[in-house]
This record gives sequence, C-alpha cells and structure tokens, in this order.
Amino acid sequence: MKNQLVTCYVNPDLDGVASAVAYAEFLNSQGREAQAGILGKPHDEARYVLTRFRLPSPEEIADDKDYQEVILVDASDLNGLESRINQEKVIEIIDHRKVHDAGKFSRAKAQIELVGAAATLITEKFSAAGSQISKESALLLYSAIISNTLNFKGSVTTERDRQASAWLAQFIQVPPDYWRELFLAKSDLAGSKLEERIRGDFAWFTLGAKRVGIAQLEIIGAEDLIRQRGDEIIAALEELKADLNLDYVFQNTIELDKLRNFIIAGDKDCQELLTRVLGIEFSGCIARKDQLMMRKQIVPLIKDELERLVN
Ligand SMILES: [Mn+2]
Repeated sequence: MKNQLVTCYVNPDLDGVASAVAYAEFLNSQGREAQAGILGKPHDEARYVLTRFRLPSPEEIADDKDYQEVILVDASDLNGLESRINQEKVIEIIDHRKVHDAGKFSRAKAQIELVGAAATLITEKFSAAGSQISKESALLLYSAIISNTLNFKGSVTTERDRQASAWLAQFIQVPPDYWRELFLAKSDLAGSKLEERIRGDFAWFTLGAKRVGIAQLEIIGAEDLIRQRGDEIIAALEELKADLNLDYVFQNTIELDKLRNFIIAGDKDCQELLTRVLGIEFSGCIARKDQLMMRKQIVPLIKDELERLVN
C-alpha cells in the first residue's frame, strides 16, 4: 500500500494534471510520500504540453485502491470522480470552484479559493515555502494558468494568477505567442474529435431539484464550428441528456480568438432558464455573450436560480 495519492477528477484538464503532478512534487519536498495519479485520459491540451516539452507522462490509475490517503486538486465534486475515489480516504482538497462538494468529504481539510486556476494555488505553495520547483512542474503550472484564465482575458482571472505565472516564468522559457500555440492545440475538432471532446469535458450538477449538464469547448474558430456543425453539437447534447437523465443541458462555447461566448441549447425550457440567468437572447439554438465566461462561473448563477425555485 502506497502512502498518498494526488489526483483530480476523471479525464482531467491541463489544470488538473498540472496541479496533481506539481503538488505531489511539493509534498515530496516537504518530506511526504505522495504520488500523482491520473484517472481516465487527460485532455488533449494536457497531452499537448507533455509532448511539446517531452515531459514524463504522469502515472495513470484506475482507482485509489493502492493508496492509503487521497488529496484532490482542481476537483471537489462527487460526480466528476465517478465513484473511483473513496470519500473517506480524502484528507485534503485544493480547488477554485464556487459550487463544490467539499463538505461531503468528512476528513478533508479544504482550501477553496476563487482564483482562475488551481495551478495558481499550487504555485503559491512553492513560492510561500521558498521550495525549489522542477522545470517540469513550472511548465505545467504556467501552461495551466494561461489556459484556465484564457491568457488572462477570462473574467475568472485574478491578480494572484498573474503573480503566480510571473513567479513561474523565472524558471522556464516559452515563446511569446505560446498562449496561441496552446489554444490551437485544443482547437482541432475534426471528425469524431468534436463529440469526443464534448463528452470528455462534460460535467453535470444537481442544482436545486434539477440535474443540469454543461458541455464546454474552448477553441479558436468557435463561430465557424457552430455554423458548420451546430446540429452535431445539439445531437451530442441531447444524447448526454438522455444518458444521464438530465433536466437541462447546454454547451458553453468559448471563442478564444474573438473573445466571446456562444451558448448552445436545443430545448426551449433550457433556453428560457439561460435567458433569465445570463441575460442572453437566443436566436435559434444559439446565444452570444460578449464576455469570456467559464462554466465554473455559470454554475453558481444557475444554482441560485434553481434553488430559489425550490424554496
Ligand atoms: Mn481548474
């Protein structure tokens, strides 16, 4: 039996992978026996960074059975863990989402702070302790902050994210347009990649008395994609709605170049809910919002509205 596992939700994004790898390194530097392990398959963007800089792939695990204790980073909700982690083993949670299940992990000490990236919180551990950081962890954390804050253009961005990335930049070298390279790496959704991405990055929540599923795509070229393949997106959402028995389903589509969001919802009920909550207007199944908003920011707004309807 190994000691501590540092992991994230199933099929983690770059922020999750970076945070797990780097926090395990930090804990090791503090004399703790921790190991990063990845559940499922990392997002394309995470795999791109690993390949781009020839970084070792983090260990893939099926569940937590080989570990005594678990630390969750960039993850704090039960759905995303798909029952692969025993709640009782979780001793620490580091996350940056307003809506979370941290209270359901009875043993866990939770640090939930609403910065742009979990990677920022991990970076602050190193800088505060004055610990050395490997080039590998610095590259991963730096990339994750760029990605999660949409290159500091997303409204999730905080001063702490900027400071953390500046601290990391001392230890690495990346080209000035690295952000664009990173965004392009996740913008190829040719053929079956579109549906795979929608499913791979899907998340659902129980909000008030309703089950709400939200897909999220962050790409360069969102407008063209929607025009050409909007029907496929709606079909994929409807399938997820049926599979997961959801009340509402929609996609938050972030256009990384033109800095705007397109919300896609196939059914009228869901469109009405989103019109109320986000102050958007649908034309057909699509509504545009000229502000870069991420799923983690939309969830609390829908939660407030659906809880208000219950009470
Ligand atoms: Mn994150």
